[in-house]
Amino acid sequence: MLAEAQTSAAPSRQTIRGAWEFRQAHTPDWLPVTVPASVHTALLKNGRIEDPYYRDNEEKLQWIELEDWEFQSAFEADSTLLQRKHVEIVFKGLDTYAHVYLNDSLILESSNMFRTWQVDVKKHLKTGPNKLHVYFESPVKKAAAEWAGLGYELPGGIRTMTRKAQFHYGWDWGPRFAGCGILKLPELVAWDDFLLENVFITPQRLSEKEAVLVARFRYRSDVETPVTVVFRENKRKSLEDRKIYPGVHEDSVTYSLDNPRLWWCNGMGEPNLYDFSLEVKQRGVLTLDKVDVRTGIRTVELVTEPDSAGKTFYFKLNGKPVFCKGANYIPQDMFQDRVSPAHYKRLLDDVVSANMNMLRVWGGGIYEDDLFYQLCDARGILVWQDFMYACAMYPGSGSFLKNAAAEALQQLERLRQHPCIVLWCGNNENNEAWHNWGWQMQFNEAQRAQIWRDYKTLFNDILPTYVGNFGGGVPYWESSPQYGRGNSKSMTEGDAHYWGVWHDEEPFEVLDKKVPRFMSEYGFQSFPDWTTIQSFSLPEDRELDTKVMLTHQKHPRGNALIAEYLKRDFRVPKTFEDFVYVSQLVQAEGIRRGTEAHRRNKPYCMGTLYWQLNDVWPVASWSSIDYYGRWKALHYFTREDFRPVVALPFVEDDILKVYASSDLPDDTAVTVQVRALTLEGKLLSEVIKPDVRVHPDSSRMIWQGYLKTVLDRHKPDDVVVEIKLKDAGGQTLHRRLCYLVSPRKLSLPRTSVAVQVS
Ligand code: BMA
Repeated sequence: MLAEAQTSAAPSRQTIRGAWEFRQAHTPDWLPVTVPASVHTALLKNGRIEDPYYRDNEEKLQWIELEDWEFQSAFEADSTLLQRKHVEIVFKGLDTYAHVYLNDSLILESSNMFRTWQVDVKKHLKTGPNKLHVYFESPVKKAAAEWAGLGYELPGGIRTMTRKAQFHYGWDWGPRFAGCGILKLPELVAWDDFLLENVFITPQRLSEKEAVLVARFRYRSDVETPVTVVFRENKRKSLEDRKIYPGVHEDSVTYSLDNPRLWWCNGMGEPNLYDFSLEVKQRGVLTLDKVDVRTGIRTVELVTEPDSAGKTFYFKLNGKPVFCKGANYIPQDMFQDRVSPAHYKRLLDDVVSANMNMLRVWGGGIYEDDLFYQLCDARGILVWQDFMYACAMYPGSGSFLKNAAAEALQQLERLRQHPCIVLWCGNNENNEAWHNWGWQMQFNEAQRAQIWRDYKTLFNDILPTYVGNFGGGVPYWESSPQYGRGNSKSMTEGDAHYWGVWHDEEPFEVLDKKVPRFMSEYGFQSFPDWTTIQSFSLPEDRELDTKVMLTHQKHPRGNALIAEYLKRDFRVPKTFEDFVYVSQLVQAEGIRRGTEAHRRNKPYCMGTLYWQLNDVWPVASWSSIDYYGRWKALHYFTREDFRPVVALPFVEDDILKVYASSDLPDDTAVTVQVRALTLEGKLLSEVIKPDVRVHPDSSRMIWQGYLKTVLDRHKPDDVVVEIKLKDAGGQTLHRRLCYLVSPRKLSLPRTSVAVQVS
């Protein structure tokens, strides 16, 4: 049912909230479904399939992607709506190949789940019920002919032909569920002579005293008439006279804001936001249209300048360098229709709790929901935004590129108003993979040249041009990482994904040395919480290598790698449940090693984003928070390791060195306290050094001592060193417990632990 249409001259924008039904194409029974929905969740809710995440159900549900599916609904259109001169239907979440019929007329054929489709439907609408019918073609079957016609097999496979979330086709942390669905409610937009299509507010000049803002607006009009543009901020407003013209046009007004409160990321200041609105009025009274904009005022720069080592890679926010601390973000569910506002809020709260200031929205997922960016804006979380291309080479046909360009334009225009977004990145690992993963071997020279030309057209031409023209001043970066780990430049220039630890089985200690300019990925797997494992398994499944557990471990060598690293540093647990728990400790300790190395090397290194924050389903993976939102040990470690001021212990040549790193805006005076205790709690040594300065611009060593002295000649396997940094008021800024041998070698005394939960 549609809400009653507005009577003013302003356009009406209404969500279509009718009852829907769906069915497998050409089968008799229609089943009820609540849209937004994907076919998998619709089948599940109707009891037609079992829970796709349970046990090994994934395998049994692969037939769904090979079928076509239909959804239908009816909605009422009232006479007010029908009297408007223009009525358009807007689809934002059509996944992916939909034929949309309104009252039996074909109004749209969609081919990209990341695009918005806006169709003039005035002539198809009638009073009373209007029938909406959406026929989805199987994405796999749809792409098959074109795939066969390519003449070669692009690395990445058939998914590369479809502008559909690439992780739907399976990933090394996710199942394969390449379904279809209507992932957002459709809308009706109706208007007469004038419609604001896009408003974008951006600082033109910025000083401490004044921000001169320019509000650019694009409109569609049928008339030529003088108008007043009213720009509001809080209770202030400014009026400017303009003339509008028939057609699609752009215009702008400027506005001066005194003493602007800038938008800062978490840890550097407040994420100040402003509520603006832009209204176009005719004869000073009649509102033609009005758009509200919540945004922040900030400048952002990616600094890549030659230096003695290679080239810097860091962000400047409002002119100040930022050390980026965070993780890589993937979608929160295989089925986006199940991700609720509460999920977004909880996850972003967990990001802030862990003292992060950046997330990278990874290119194999989705451009996120508006709410995600709104929350990042409000919480001061910077977003590194990939375009949705990952680990593959993509076609270069005219139709593919046209589709990709339209997608880029729409996403840039949707997202550029969010101060949180500080980078647009072309793709995830496509460049590295093409050059270092042996992909070129299967092609002849002409094919290689063609594939690389296609790559360059999209990532070195189309996308940077669009980001430059429509991205609101946010920088573009071609591919993450810039260089693969085989290339020594990966440690001296650009961003890096370091996977020697994990894929190549290198010890965690290597992370001390492999410090790049900006670590945009590195990681280690662990199992999720035992309760999470219980949620998808039966007791007999709960062993490392059962079919069910292997269904929920997508990396071919995942379990073997976890076991290998575990035995290096920990005593091997006897039960699977203990193994699961210890796997989290291995992960947490390992990633801590990297994070600390990155912070210790500030400003050579200016960012650390581990792979990966979250999960799409319950699985063994690199995440620090599992599918149900349960924190793994890593997330607790991260909360400590990302504190604004940290002590970073490092043992070298039998010397215990304590470095300090600070991301606070100003210098801080701290007291360093280093105490060595036996595991029974007997004090062996203590040093207190007051009034030590830590600077935001670089980490430095603030204390060092011979281990022999620190331990008072005691055995290292029976010692814990406690390092504390306290501020002038005596408050502990950071406490770090440091063991001098691996956990496996600790002489832990027998003890009993009493736990009381209150
Ligand atoms: C990274 C990512 C993903 C992948 C992860 C773990 O490089 O970009 O493609 O899931 O490695 O292998």
